[in-house]
Amino acid sequence: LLAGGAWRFDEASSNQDRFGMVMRQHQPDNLEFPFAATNAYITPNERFFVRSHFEVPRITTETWRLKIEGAVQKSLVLSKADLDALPQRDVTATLECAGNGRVFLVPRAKGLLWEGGAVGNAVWTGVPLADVLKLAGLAPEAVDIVLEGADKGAVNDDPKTPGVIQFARSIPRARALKPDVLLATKMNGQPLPLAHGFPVRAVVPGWYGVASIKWLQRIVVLDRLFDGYHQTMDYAIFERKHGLPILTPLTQMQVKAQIARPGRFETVPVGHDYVMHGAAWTGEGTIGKVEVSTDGGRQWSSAELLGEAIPAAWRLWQYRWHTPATSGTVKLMARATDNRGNRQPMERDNDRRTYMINHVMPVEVEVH
Ligand SMILES: Nc1nc2c(c(=O)[nH]1)N[C@H]1C(S)=C(S)[C@@H](COP(=O)(O)O)O[C@H]1N2
Ligand SMILES: [Mo]
Repeated sequence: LLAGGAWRFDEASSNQDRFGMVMRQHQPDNLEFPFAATNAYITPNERFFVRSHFEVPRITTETWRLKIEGAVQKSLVLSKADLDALPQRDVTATLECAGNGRVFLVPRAKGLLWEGGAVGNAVWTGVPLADVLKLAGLAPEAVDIVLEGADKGAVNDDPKTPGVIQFARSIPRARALKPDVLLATKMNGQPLPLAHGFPVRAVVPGWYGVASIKWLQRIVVLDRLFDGYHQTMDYAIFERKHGLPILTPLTQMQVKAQIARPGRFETVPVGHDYVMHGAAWTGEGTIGKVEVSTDGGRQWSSAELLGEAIPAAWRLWQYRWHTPATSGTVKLMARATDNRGNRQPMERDNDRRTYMINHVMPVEVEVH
C-alpha cells in the first residue's frame, strides 16, 4: 500500500528549480520571465522575454539579405556570409520592454500587462552598425537611420496602421555611429533564436528594447527624422518643452531597481536574516547605487552591488535584511541611482503614457 503522505514528485524531473515563462499573448507569442526566479547575471536564451508585434517571419540564412539604401553614397545588399566576414564584437546589454511593469499602472492600461519580467541581460555578438554604414557611406544629409524588420502586419484598432506595415524604428545618426550598436547574429554564444530575431537583429545598448529591431532586413537612411508608426502612435511619450507637450519617441531606459525576492505577498520568517536580491539597470550609463527601504520609504540603506559596472548592462544587488521580531505586513522598496545622478522617481509621471515605468513600486510581504 502506498500511503498518501509518502508520495513525492520525482526529484529528477526537469521542473524542480525552473519556473516556466509566463504567456502574455498567443500568436504572436509574447512571454515574460518570472522575475522572482532571477538568479544569474546572464539570462539564458530560453528564459529571455519575447516581445513580438506580428507573426514571426521564417527566414533562411541562405535567402536572407540586408538592404542598405536611402541617403547613402551607394546602396548595398549584404548576405549573411558578407556580414559574417566583417569584424565581430561582443556587447553585454540589458533589454527592457518599455511596457515592463504595466500591470501595476492605475488605472489599468491597455497593452500587454507585463509584470516585472519583460527584461533580460545577454551577451550579443555581431558587426557594429557603424561599420556597415561606413561601407555604404552616409550622405551629408543623412539624419536618421531606420531599421526595418521582416515581420509585418496591420493594427485594426485605433490608432490603425495604414494597412499592412513592417515593424520599423529609427536611431539618430550620432547614436547609430557609436561602435556598441550591433547587427547581432549571436545571443549568449548561440545563433540568435527564431523568437529573438534570427538570423540578424539590431541591439541598441541602453535603449528600450523596441529600438533593437529583430529579423532585420533593411536599413533606410533618411534626410529627416522618421515619424513611423512604432515611434509616434506607439512607443512615444510626451516631453514638455516651454510648457508644450511634444510627442517624442522613446530612447534610453530609465534607471530602475527591481526586487526579485522576496516576491509580492511572499511570507518571510520573523526575526530572521533574509537576503533580499534583485537587479538594477539604467540607459547608457551604469548603476551608482541601490538603496533599500524596509519601512515603506522612511529610511533607506545601501544594498551591495555584485559584479562589475558595465554600461547598459544590469547589475545584480543584494541586501541582508533582519526581518522584524513581530509578524505583520511590510512594504519593501528598492531605488536605484545611476552614475549620471539620475534617481528613480517615487511618483508616476502620466506624460509617459503607458511606457517607461520606473517609479518606485513597493513590494508587500508578510512577516510571519
Ligand atoms: N522586427 C521586430 N523587432 C522588434 C519587435 C518586433 O515586434 N518586431 N519588438 C521590439 C520590442 S517592443 C522589444 S521590447 C524587443 C524585444 O526583444 P526580445 O523579444 O528579443 O526580448 O524587440 C523589439 N524588436
Ligand atoms: Mo517593447
